[in-house]
Amino acid sequence: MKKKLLGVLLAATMAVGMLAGCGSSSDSSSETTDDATTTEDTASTDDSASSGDLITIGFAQVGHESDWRTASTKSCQDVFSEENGYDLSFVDCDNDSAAQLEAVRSFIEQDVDYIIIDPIVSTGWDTVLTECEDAGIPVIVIDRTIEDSDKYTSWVGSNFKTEGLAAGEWLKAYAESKGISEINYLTIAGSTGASAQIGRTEGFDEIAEANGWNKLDEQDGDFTEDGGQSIMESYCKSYEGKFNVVVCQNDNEAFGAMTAMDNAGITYGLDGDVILISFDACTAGLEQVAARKISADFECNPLAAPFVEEVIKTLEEGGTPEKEVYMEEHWFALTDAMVDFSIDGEAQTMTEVTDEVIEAQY
Ligand code: GYE
Repeated sequence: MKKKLLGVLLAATMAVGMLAGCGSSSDSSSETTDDATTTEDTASTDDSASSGDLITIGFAQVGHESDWRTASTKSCQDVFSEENGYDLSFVDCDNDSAAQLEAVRSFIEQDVDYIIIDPIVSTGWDTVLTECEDAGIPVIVIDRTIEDSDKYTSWVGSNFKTEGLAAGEWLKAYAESKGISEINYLTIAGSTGASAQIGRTEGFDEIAEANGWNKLDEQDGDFTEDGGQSIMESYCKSYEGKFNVVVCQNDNEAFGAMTAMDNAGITYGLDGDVILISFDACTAGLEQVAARKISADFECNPLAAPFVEEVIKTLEEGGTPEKEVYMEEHWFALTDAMVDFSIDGEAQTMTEVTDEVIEAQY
């Protein structure tokens, strides 16, 4: 690859830039340091000898806030290994949008072959994507979407609104099966402005409005266990005795909410007073479904990397990849909570949580 020579010459400068950009993040700084150092090393050697025909990729990851995120990072690191023919520069942006833009710009300066972005927020992207386009570097967006620019090659991910609709339609059917006629719900949302938060809220609230449910509150738990716990602690005080459903927009928030409800003496799950809904359905989440604590869990698949690799292979062969690639997802519960429901008239199948299912999850 001709442009690689320029890339390696710029690499030493960039190593310094990247360190400055993300130096304040905890886990990320060491990962960034390692990657930047690796890139810098290649600058002192012959191009072909240093990375051979390795395809260079820069990945600007959201952060390390959840089990889902850990699985997503691992998926990329496993697929884009040196063994598989890749040289991956990984930057953990620690949920900081400015650091993420800076990481993308550092990849442009390194002149990587491809850039992968999981956008922390869905807006503010057009300028930097134009810069990628001008540099001739294809951008592959994964997971969260970009709403204010289409200057990327492909997006691989899930439909967050569908996940929210599924949770809402499930609740409607489940509540009916239990003879519960009044729904008063509290939402612990994911990071404000993330498309995962926007879509899940939109989908669930659409069903809520159609059925006259009462939304008591929605606050940002930032997709973390600590965030979920502190918001639930304040909900327990403000809405004591007034709610019968808690919607957590990821598993880690649900774990935090469980601790807060335990401490407040509130029972939840299949045998409790409060219906607890979660998203992601990572291993640890499904374990809480099996323990009857999370009433139902709506999957979001974090294993995008194999699909991204297909996009890259298509591009390497001179083809045109699909603009949008959707990954399959499942809705999980125990048999007691496996009710029939449809989304926009399409019947859904729920997956029973068994030991095997938990084992196979991420
Ligand atoms: O639900 C959450 C993570 O963007 C879909 O981000 C992802 C979300 C996921 O932190 O656990």
